[in-house]
Parts: sequence; C-alpha cells; structure tokens
Amino acid sequence: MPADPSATLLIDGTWQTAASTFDVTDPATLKVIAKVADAGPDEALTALAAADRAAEPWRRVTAEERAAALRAAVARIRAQADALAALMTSENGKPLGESKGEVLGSARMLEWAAEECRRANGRTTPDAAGGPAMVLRVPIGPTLAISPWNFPASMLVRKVGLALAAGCPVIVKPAEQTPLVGTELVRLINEAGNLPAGVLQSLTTSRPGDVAGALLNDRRLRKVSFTGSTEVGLSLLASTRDHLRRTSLEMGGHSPAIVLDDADLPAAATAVAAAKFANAGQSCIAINRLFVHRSVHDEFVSLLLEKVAALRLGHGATEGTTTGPLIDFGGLDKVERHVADAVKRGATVATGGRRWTPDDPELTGAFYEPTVLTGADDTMLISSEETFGPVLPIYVVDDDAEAIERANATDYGLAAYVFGSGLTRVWRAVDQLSFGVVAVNEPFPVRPELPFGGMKNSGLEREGGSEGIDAYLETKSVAIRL
Ligand code: TXE
Repeated sequence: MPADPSATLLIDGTWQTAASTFDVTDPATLKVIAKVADAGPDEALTALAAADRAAEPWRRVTAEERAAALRAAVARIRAQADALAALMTSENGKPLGESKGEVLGSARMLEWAAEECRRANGRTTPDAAGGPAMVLRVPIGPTLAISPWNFPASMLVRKVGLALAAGCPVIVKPAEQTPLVGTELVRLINEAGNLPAGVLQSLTTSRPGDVAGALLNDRRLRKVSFTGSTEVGLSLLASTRDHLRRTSLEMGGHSPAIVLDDADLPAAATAVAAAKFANAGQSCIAINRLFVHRSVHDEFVSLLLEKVAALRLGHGATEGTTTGPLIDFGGLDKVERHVADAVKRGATVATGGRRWTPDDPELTGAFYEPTVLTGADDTMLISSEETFGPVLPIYVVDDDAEAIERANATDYGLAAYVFGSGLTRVWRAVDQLSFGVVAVNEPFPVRPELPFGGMKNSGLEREGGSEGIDAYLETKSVAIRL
C-alpha cells in the first residue's frame, strides 16, 4: 500500500496522488471515512497513453499466463474477503454479509474469466478455391470500465476480469461514492497478477464527466464498458457518433416478478423479499413490480409481510442488520416521491411507507423502511420509473397472459422473475418475457457462466458467460490463396 492513503491513482504502474482530494463518507452516519485523489483529464490521458503502450505486449502474453495472473488474484481476494467486505460496508452501507457475498462472487467472476480466456478460440472455414480461411479473435485494445456504487466490487471486477482475460488493458473508474473497495481490489489484482505497467490502471475522481470526456474524445480508447444510469449510458453512446467505439452498457431495470397461482407461496415470499430488499432495493435487477394472481393474492401478501417484518434496519456493520441506508438523500427523495404518488393514486401502504428514525443518533443517513404497497396500478410513477429503493408495489392479475403483457409493458428489459410449478405455464412466461435474464423460482439469477445484460433500454452487449469475453474481442477474417 502506498505511504500516502490518498495516492489512489494507479497510473503506468505507480500509485499517485492528485492536486486535490475528495471525501468518501459512510452513508449510514455521514461521517468522512477517507480522502482519495481527485483525478482530472490530465491524469486520464496519461493513463490512456500508458494503456496504449501496454496493449501490444499484453496481447502477446499467452492466454495461459493471463489466466495464471487472474487466478493468483482470485486467491488474494478470497484471503482478504473479510477486510474487503468491511471496506465496502463502510462506504456503501450494505450489511456485512451481503458485502462478503459480493466479494466472494467477484472472485468467482474473475475465476470464470481466467478459465474462459483459454477457450476464446477462433474458427476455420471450409477451403474455398484459393485455399484455407479462418476467423481470428483479437483483443480490442485499451478499454475503460465505469462502475457504479451499488455493487462496487462485483461490477468492477467483472469488467476488469473479462478485459484482462481477453488481452485488453483496462482503466477503471470507480463510482465517486464508493472508490475504496474498488481501489483495494485493483491493488490486489495488480500485485497478485504481477501485471505489467499500464495493463490495469485506476482513476478515482469526483468529476466523472471530465475524466470520461477526455478519454472518450481520444481514438486510442477502443472500448467503454459502463454500468449506471440510463442518462449517462446514452451520453456515452452518443460520444461514438464521430468515431465508432465498442460500447457495453448495463443501465437501469424495472424488473417484474409474476407469482402464478400454482407457486409454492412460502418459498416465493422468501425469494421475493430477498430479491427486492437486498442492498435496500438498490439493484438494477431488484423486483420493481410484483404481479400476483388474484386467487392467491391475500395469502401471498400475508406471507410476504411476515418476511418483511423480520428485516432489521441499521448500520451495515452491526450484527443482525439486514437493511442499510440508501446511498444518499437524492435516492431517498425519489423513493418518497414514488410512494406519495402511488398513495395519491389509490395504493395502500401494507407496511413501511416512511423514513426510518433510529434510536441511535449516529445514524443520520438516508434510511427508509422496507415498504410494500398493495393495489398498485399502471398509472403510478412507480410503475414506469425505476425506484432504486426498498419499495415493492403489488398488482393483482387475473390470468397469465395479462401478467406477461403487463410485465413486458416497460422500456427496460434487464431481468424478470417467475414463480410457479407447472412447467408449461412457467415455460410460456419464460418464452414470452422480453428480458435479458429470466429467473424461475430463483431470487439471485447472476452467475459467472451466464451472460448478464438487458434488452431494450436496459443496455447493449453482455457481461459474463463466453459472451462476456466476446465483448472484448474483435474478429479478423483471414482468406489465404496458396
Ligand atoms: O448513476 P450514474 P447515479 C440508476 C438508478 C439510480 C440512477 C442514478 O436508477 O437511481 O441510476 O444513479 C459515472 N460520464 N443506476 O447517479 O451517475 C459515475 O461516476 C461518464 C443503475 O449514481 O450513472 C459512476 O461511476 N461516467 C445502476 C457511474 O457513472 C459518468 C447503478 C454510475 O453513476 C458520468 C447505478 C459521465 N458524464 C445507478 N456521470 C445499475 N445498472 O445497477 C457519472 N458517471
């Protein structure tokens, strides 16, 4: 670790400070917990020049050696999982158990990338008149990874793992709310993998638009992979207007869940509560709209309310906490706006529906009670906008076709959930739902082996699975005349 804790920029192989720093706060207490370097366009362009120099030598490193470097990093992350989890909780607010699960999940993603890069094969085609022909797969070149605050380890590590595995240098830009765990992960991966200078670099900044803008204006940057808001994602895409650049976008979601009347209701209630309230609902695949068959509605709601009653708000580092604060008061305002609008339009607050006022005066962050709304309808704001908080609206439906049609009535297409037991009905839903990920009786559908990403306005390209490596490779077709 560098002597100066604010030396959080990894540029061309060395840890550096910047002319200024910015504060990182604990969202549960609003206390400043660290100061990190505030990179600007100059640092960004120095990093890009280093990435450009590193690109050719890094692509010449064999896949076997790249895999070994990543596997060494996996071991280090696993060994440090508790410390990394504590760091994540301190800046993001999520409970320690969730943080540790995310760190270990990040290690699995890196491990997958290490395994998969040895299978990133091209192909040959049948000989034509002149001779053989083949498809080579080559790394794209220098890439930028912009990661969000809600999963500050896994979103960052997934991008880093896939880029490095494919043979691309990567510049990481962690979210300004959560730069600490990302920077520490970069340090571990860089050290454990003994990576050459410029292959993995990291820029903490409070000015993401300036830093990204400088990089996006430069043709040496060949790819950007972004997870975050739709607004920023679309602006990154617009930046490719004058010179094309591969762009992977993972933006918002508005996930529906459908509870069929033949579902195992207690199991479905447990899964829905987990998929909704993990990370205080701040997940792009959190359930945002729950469609329940009329005949099982009342029984399901009472089972769900039992699960919600067991949730415990508090500081993420406190034993027994299941639900931390929202990341900031901007997030809380959006939650309050959505709940007020829903109630005004006729929804009933079955539980929650207000800010949480803790006994502990230290807990001054943006806490909101886990909330269930019944009697929701499609006119409510909450039915069309992503809430990104611990609020679950429930809609009554009369048949499967209605549930599927209303579930699909969104511009987003990231994840959908189906709870049921009859294969034919469940399959019909899987087949007809327009989402990049469909979970059946499963609250957490993210696996390293599966491509992750959305249809429609939720994004472009996929992360994870072999598609995740593809997203960092170009194809080169070779025709040979003998
Ligand atoms: O996102 P931003 P915010 C959604 C969710 C949330 C909303 C706003 O609905 O309520 O977005 O969150 C970087 N050029 N999701 O404001 O700003 C920023 O530094 C380049 C969904 O936090 O998009 C951070 O690293 N980069 C989501 C990342 O973009 C820029 C995760 C995300 O921040 C930039 C987070 C710019 N001009 C929010 N401006 C998910 N898909 O899980 C910001 N950034």
